[in-house]
Amino acid sequence: MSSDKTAVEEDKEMGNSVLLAFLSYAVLATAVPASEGHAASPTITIDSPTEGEMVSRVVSIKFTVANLRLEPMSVPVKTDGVVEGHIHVKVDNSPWIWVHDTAEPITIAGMPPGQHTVKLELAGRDHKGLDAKTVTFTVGETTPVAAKP
Ligand SMILES: [Cu+2]
Repeated sequence: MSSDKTAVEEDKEMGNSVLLAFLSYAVLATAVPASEGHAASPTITIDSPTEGEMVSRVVSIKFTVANLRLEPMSVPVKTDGVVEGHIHVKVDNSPWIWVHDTAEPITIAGMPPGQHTVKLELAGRDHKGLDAKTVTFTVGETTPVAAKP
């Protein structure tokens, strides 16, 4: 393929590579001082439901975690330097939480109709909070969880 190219085309490609290399360098050069060489801090975002959304009685909480690998506590800590942790799930400001440790959505079924709040706290292996997001949504009256026998 490249043997069919003219010298001009090859020169042009070389120029592009040099430009790309320069741009990459420029991006790195500006990015590194901003983060002072440390890894970006872990964050969690709730993608759905959105704030104030009307949902059915089986609600799926979808989220995105960045800069942290979700791992069960039962898995030995890896030594690759990636921050590991899990999510503390709190519903309606309960005194208890449960732990969610995969990237799969969190499904909650059978919430009574009305307004509910779910808090997702991203925690490290030491259970200390690294980031947290809360969403408030309304469960509708009309969608039953399952037909009664
Ligand atoms: Cu924890």
